[in-house]
Amino acid sequence: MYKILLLIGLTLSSNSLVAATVEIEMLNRLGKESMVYSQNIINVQQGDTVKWLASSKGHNVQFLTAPDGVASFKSKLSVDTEYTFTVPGIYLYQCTPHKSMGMIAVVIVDGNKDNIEAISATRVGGKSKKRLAQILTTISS
Ligand SMILES: [Cu+2]
Repeated sequence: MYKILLLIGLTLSSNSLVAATVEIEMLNRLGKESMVYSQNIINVQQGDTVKWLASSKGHNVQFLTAPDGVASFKSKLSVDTEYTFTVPGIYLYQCTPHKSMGMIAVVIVDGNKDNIEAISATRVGGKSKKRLAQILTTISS
């Protein structure tokens, strides 16, 4: 009986502990857009990893606004990079060289939008202002 319960327990916990990895490409061009991440908005669960692929060169990932207590994160240019999200909330990040060209995006962890005001108050420049407004409209609806 104990062994059966143990097996059931292991099966349940291994299912819930399987963390996903989501891939995002860093691109010079996607359709009519230039300097973009392949997805502007993604939803993940706590423990999931996002892997950014250097499909085009000259891009990176730099956190702009993240939930309280999350350390800053900035990757090197032109290399694949990854980050495992452990704190729920919205993470706004940019590509450092193209921060004014609309190359910003968000990751939402556990559907938690408690820090949306901090995201909305984040100052971005150039084309990224419009992109941030679009992102906020989409995630607020
Ligand atoms: Cu870039």
